[in-house]
Amino acid sequence: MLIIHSDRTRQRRTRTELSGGELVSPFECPERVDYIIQCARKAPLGEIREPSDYGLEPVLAIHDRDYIDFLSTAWQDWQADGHPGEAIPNIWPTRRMPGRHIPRNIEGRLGYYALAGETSLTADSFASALLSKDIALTALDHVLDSSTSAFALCRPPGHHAAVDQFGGYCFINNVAVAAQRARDKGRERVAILDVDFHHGNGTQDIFYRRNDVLTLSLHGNPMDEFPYYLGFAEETGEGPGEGFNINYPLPSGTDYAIWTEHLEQAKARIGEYQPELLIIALGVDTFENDPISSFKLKSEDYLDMGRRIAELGLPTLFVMEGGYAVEEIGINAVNVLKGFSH
Ligand code: SP5
Ligand code: ZN
Repeated sequence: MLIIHSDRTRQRRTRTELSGGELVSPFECPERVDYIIQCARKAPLGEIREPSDYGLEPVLAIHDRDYIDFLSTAWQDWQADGHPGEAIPNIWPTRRMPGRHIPRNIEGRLGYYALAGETSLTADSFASALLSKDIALTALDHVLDSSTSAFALCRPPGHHAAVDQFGGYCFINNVAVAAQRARDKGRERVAILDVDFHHGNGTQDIFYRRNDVLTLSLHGNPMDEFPYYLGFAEETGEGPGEGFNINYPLPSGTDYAIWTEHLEQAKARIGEYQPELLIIALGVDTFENDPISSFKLKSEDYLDMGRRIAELGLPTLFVMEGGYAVEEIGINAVNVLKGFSH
């Protein structure tokens, strides 16, 4: 399987994450990619290629212009305002002050465009987010041209990023940008299956009123898990999109036997939909030793996961999302791809 990867993903090295009332070293760190590419080379999985530059056009097909403008200058604006640390949002529009104006002050704008406070915005955030979508789009074009499969070793991840919001370590929604490009290149129906431990709130929201992109997500129940405010089973789409979003919220402690029952339900729905392309939002934070998650998948389960995904028989783009048990992330992610390829 072709892998798209760039060493430049290392350039995003954030110092701080607000977690448990402390500033900790971020879970979403450059070493994640090091372990994955090391395992991919060792497998070996196949050719490893550099991404091409796709510019901003495919990004603006999904995200609002004002949001992208904000991302492009946020760090400079934050610094110009004299803040000593990394940019961490600390105030938001809420139910009782809905935010009808976008503030001039960077502190106000930061909260306006943030959906969570754990993702520090830094000097390299925007460039790294652009690189990440280029990795996804390069892999996508290979899948479209060859009708086979590819792995986009994206970092930072994307599935929490919404039309005009960043958070959950995500800035640009890589799977959404890729799905839209596939549509623009003539693919009529695209399915996005999100197997990251966390609900893909950004992806759901982006396609919520559409039936040309089917979105499905298996994740920790938002009553108990990030992102808390979206990802419930009753969220099935709206208007023309009714019936084209499917959530499988699962309890803490979910093991692979329970998890696969729901994977098989998702596969049945995908089969019915007959997409021309399948995109897997591949998070391996479902792993039993993941430091911020509560599922119980084991390393060997990821081989079987790949095999089950392959049973759909579709051109498939794998896009890296979460996974924070850094030393095992390579084995787990590569196991999915191995299982798929065999
Ligand atoms: C792409 C992705 O996986 N993003 C995840 C972002 C989650 N960020 C907040 C996590 C808060 C978890 N708190 C639980 C701590 C358990 N010790
Ligand atoms: Zn996740």
